[in-house]
Amino acid sequence: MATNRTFTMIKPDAVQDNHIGGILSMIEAGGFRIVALKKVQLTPERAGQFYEVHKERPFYQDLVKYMSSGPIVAAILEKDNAVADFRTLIGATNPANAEEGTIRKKYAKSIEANAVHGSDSDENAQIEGDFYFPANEQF
Ligand code: YYY
Ligand code: MG
Repeated sequence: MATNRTFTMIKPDAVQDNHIGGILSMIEAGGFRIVALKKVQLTPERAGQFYEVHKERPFYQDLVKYMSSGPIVAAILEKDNAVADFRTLIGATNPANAEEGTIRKKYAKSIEANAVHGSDSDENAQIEGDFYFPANEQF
């Protein structure tokens, strides 16, 4: 299991608002290498599958609708301590609580449209990366 990798998505609002470059710049400046990268639009079914762990939560239906509302950018990232360091770089889920200098502080619009996803464990980083990228697209 790759413990030096994490997975991210740049969410529909941030893509729509032309922040792909700004967010990827912050990611590279934070010391992460891009192992895999693609722009793709999820169907509601695929978005539902990705967020299946949250299916009993009250925000699930809205989240699935939002995440399938436009293209996203998916990426696998590599760095020592990738999962934890990336959670620090993106900031709190609710941008009202995100620290200065974090991606969500700069780009998030709301708790739902919070600019980026970041994996919460090594195990989920592996599962989420493989959800988007076959082995021959991971470098
Ligand atoms: O890992 P992270 O994205 O920071 O938060 P999660 O608790 O895993 O929730 C996933 C996703 O769901 C969050 O990025 C936005 C959305 N969401 C929401 O719309 N409303 C909430 N009260 C909590 C989460
Ligand atoms: Mg999460």
